Amino acid sequence: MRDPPAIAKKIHVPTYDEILQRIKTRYPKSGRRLFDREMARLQATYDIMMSKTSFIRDLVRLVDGLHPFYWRLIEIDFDRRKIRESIKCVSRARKIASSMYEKYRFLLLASESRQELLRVSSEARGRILSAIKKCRRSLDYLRDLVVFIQHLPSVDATLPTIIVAGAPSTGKSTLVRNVSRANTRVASYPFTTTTVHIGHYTLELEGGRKIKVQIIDTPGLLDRPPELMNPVERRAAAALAELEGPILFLVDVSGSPYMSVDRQFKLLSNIINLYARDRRVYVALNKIDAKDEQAYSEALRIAGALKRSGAVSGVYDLVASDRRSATRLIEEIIINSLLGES
Ligand SMILES: Nc1nc2c(ncn2[C@@H]2O[C@H](COP(=O)(O)OP(=O)(O)OP(=O)(O)O)[C@@H](O)[C@H]2O)c(=O)[nH]1
Ligand SMILES: [Mg+2]
Repeated sequence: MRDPPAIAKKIHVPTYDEILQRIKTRYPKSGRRLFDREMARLQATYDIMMSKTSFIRDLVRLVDGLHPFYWRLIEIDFDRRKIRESIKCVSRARKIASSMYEKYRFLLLASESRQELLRVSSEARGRILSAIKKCRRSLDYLRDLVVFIQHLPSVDATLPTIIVAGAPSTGKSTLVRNVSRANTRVASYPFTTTTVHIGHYTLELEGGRKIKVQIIDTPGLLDRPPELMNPVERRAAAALAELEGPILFLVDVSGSPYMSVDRQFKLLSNIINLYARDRRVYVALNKIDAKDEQAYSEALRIAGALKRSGAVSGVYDLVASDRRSATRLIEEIIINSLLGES
């Protein structure tokens, strides 16, 4: 998959006013012979309209090549049908502009009086501009879409991927940040995660072989069905549903006042039912440095039962805030899941 945010950064969608303004500033002033001036005005209107809307080709290519994960994220905020219609509006305006340009160039040449020349000329420009004016709102919608895609995470679907999920505040971002810092740069985002973030980790094997893995940090989920999820939770669901790779589920065993161990495992069973039919799921009991004995033993008991039933491939203790603990866990999961050893 190409990198949609990077591609989107090269796409500029102008407003209708911007197109109009540009035409005005490039408008040939009087002083020439009438025919030449009117012809130059038509030419300028057409050229600017076409060049300002030429982004549409890149946008169509980008939209057509989007991985389902990106569509899932986009559809939380945008309507797919409206995107198609907006693209169609601009493409149609371009076609109209081309045919008007051809037609009116001829009519300008054929004008027999000064009056007719002026009328034909103003009609030509009017029709080209009105074609794009009809897309005023489409241009705004597409510009919002492009800016939105620019800010999405750069996911590489060809890299081995681990998706980190769990209830809010279980330590997902701490883990991904800690693992990534040793390797590559990752954006710092100290607060509650509201969208998907990407970290990377490169494992060096004996013989110098390297495996680069992408680790997806997702927003916290609550134990409720998808139809009740808020937009932030739906972003986590997008990663779980559309990206391949093992799921690493974090359980907070420090006696979280927000979500009991029981509820956290209820969330896990929802995730397994919805997203984990054919994939491995690992459970990490996090914050064992500050563990609540009762919560910890309850978590061990439930996780152990899940492992015995085959629903979970491994259960680990974790201190996500400790880099060594964090990297050890990620390395074990890479070896276990991606290298097929169990
Ligand atoms: N004691 C202890 N605290 C931890 C550990 N890991 C994370 N925390 C703390 O737990 C809190 C939440 O950590 P985050 O990494 O933001 O949790 P998150 O799961 O990304 O939270 P959301 O993005 O809101 O879902 C922070 O105050 C962390 O410092 C750990 O291993 N031990
Ligand atoms: Mg987070």
